[in-house]
Amino acid sequence: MRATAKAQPNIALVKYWGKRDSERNLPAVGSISITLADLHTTMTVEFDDSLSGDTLVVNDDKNDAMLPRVSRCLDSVAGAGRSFASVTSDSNFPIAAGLASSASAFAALVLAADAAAGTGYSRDRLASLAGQASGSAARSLFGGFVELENAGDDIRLHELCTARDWPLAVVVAITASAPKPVSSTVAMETSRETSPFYDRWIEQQEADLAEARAAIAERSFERLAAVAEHNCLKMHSVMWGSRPPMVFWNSTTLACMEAVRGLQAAGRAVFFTIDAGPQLKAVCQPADAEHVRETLARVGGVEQVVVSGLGDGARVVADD
Ligand code: 2P0
Repeated sequence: MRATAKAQPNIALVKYWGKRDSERNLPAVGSISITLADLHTTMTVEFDDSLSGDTLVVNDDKNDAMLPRVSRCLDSVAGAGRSFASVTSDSNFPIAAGLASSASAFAALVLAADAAAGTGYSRDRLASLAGQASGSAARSLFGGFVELENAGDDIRLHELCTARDWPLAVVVAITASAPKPVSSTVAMETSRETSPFYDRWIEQQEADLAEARAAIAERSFERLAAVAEHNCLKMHSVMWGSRPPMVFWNSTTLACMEAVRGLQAAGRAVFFTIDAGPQLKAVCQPADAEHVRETLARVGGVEQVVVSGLGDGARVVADD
């Protein structure tokens, strides 16, 4: 009745932004991401008949704020009649700082809950359940380059190529570690309800997905860079055009973007992407990762730089 699973966050190159069904948390668009290797969340779930309620400890601190979401996710895997559970989560990177910690957390949670309850669901089913808890979490069940496809009234995941097939590196510049002012869920709904650019964003996503898929198939860094930066800036334009406007960047985010432009002008194969937060993620060839790290670390206002390769999907690990 106890199991531990480990998962890494993922970074979307073609972004998920908007929901077609808020109730079931179904995305309005498909997305393509890369799963990281070096940042991870380790999650232990233990179902225990002697408990009088679920408990959640995150990085050694009791966490009641996240507990209702975790409990709902456990219900979705083990059924509403399940025993209560104690859940322990440990991440080796700053959580709630725009590093997609909910993706690694809910991917690890569904896998650990499935193993602990003995439900034996398929990875696709678990991805779908993780996606109900947090849209991006579905992608962390898989490794390397992952596509999330909208399929009827569900989602379907595809591994486009593994981390070993195309081993890129990701350099994350943390420009602010405060919790973000508005959650992704709220920001997506505000975008849908108020942004004049939202419909165009949805209309164009299929073309961006096709371009990224082709770029990945031929391992064309240049093509992937162009579509990823375009898709990222388009997503932020949707937010800038919303009412109230949502600007997740700070001046350091822009300074990092300029630093990436400088690297590109000097001939380095690197591009940026930015999620619903102020951190900039630079994707590059592994041989350039140290130079990119040094360059971003020198940008005034950057608090911390984290480097990661690409890795595998979530997996059950031996209990410690
Ligand atoms: C993504 N983001 O594709 C996009 C890009 C942020 C910007 O998925 O509402 O925490 O829980 O399904 O997965 C972050 O949002 O949102 C996200 P919910 P989630 O990675």
